[in-house]
Amino acid sequence: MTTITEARVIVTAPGRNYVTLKITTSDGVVGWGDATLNGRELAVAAYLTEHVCPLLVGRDPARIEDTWQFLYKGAYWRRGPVTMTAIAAVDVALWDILGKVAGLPVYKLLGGAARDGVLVYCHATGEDVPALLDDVARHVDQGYLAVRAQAAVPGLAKTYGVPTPDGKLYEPASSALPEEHLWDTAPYLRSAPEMLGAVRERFGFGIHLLHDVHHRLTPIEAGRLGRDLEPHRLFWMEDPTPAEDQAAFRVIRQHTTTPLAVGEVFNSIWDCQQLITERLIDYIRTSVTHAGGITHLRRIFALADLYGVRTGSHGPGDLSPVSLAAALHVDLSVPNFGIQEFMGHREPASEVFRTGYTFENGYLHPGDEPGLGVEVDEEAAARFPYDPRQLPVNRRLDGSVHDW
Ligand code: EZ4
Ligand code: CO
Repeated sequence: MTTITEARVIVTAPGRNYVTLKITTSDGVVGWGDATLNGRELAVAAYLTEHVCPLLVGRDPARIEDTWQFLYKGAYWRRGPVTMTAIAAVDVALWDILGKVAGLPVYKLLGGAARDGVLVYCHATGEDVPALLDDVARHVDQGYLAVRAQAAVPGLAKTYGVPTPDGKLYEPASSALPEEHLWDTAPYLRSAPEMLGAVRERFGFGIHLLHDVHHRLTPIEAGRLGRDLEPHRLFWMEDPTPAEDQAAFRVIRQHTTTPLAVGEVFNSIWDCQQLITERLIDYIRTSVTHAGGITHLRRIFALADLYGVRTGSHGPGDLSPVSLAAALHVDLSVPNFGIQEFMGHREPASEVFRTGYTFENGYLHPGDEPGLGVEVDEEAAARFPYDPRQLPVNRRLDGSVHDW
C-alpha cells in the first residue's frame, strides 16, 4: 500500500509570510498545502509540526475524508482558526497528491468543470476619490469585470484597504507591535456612499462593484449603509458587522436589499449555519485554507446551495498561491459559485511558487496540470526567512479598541 512517508512545514516570506505543508508518499509523489494564518503563522506551523505531522506518517494518502475526520474528531478540541488551517493544509496536500496519482487536475476529481472560468474581483483603492477612480480605471483596462472599491475616510489618517506610503501593502503591517489606527464611524458612513456613487458615475453599471466594510459597523449602521448604497447596485456589501454574531444579520436584512457577503474569518460550517439556513446572506466567503480545506469547504458550499446562497471565497495576498489554486479548483466545480476574490501575490512570491493558473478577460482558470498545478521551490523558499508582522489595531476617538 502507498503510505505517507513524510510531512514537513516550510515557513518562508517571499514578499510576505507563507506557511506551506509538504506531504511525500512512498511512491515519491509530493503534495502541497497552504497553512498561512496571517499574523499568527507560527501557531499553525507548530500545531502541524508538533501534533499533526507525526500522525500522518504511515497513513494511506488516498483516504482524504478519513484523515479529515481523524484530525478533526481525533483532537477532541474542535474548530478554531489554528486547528482548521492545519487540517486544511493536510487536506489540500492530499487532494494534490490524489490528482497527481490520477493524472487529473483536482477540479476533475470534484466533478469536473461546471463553468468555463472563475469570475474574480480585484481590489481598487485610493487615498481620495480621484485616486480611487484612476485605480479602478487601471483594473478595468486589465480586463477585470468586478472591482472592489476602497478609499480613505476623510479625516482619518489610515483606513483598511488603502495603501501605506510605501505603496506596497494594502494591509499595513509593523514588525514589533501592531500599528494603531484611529476609527470614526460617522465620516465613514457619510463618505462611503459618495465614493461608490462616484465610481458608478464614472464607469456606469457595466462593471460589478463591491465594497468591504471589514466588520466595523453595528447591525443598524450596516442596515443604513446598505440602504444608502442601494442606488449604486452593489454586487455585495462585504463583512458589514463582526462576523461571529450571526443573528445580527437579521437586523441588516430587515433594512436593505443590498446583497450581503461574510465569512473570511469563519473556520467551519457551524460558523455560518444560521446565516445560510435563515437566508441572511447572499454570498458565503469562507476560504479553503481557513475553513478546513477542500473537503470541508465543499460541505459548506453544498449547504449554501440548498438555501440559494452563492460562494465568494476570500482570496487575499496573505493566502499563498497554493490556496488560490485550490480555491479555483473548487470554484470551477461547484454549482453555486458566485465570485472569487483575487488579490494576486507580491514578488518575489513567484520565485517560490510556480503556478499554472491563468487570467483572461476577468476570469481565472486553474489549468490542467495533474493535482493543484502549483509547485514550491524549497531552495528559493530558504532564501526568504520568516519576517514577523502584525495586523493593525483600530481605536475609536475615545481610545477604545474597535474592529479593524
Ligand atoms: O484583511 O486577509 O477581503 N479581504 C480582506 C483581507 C483581510 C486580510 C487579513 O489578513 O478583508 O484583506
Ligand atoms: Co474582506
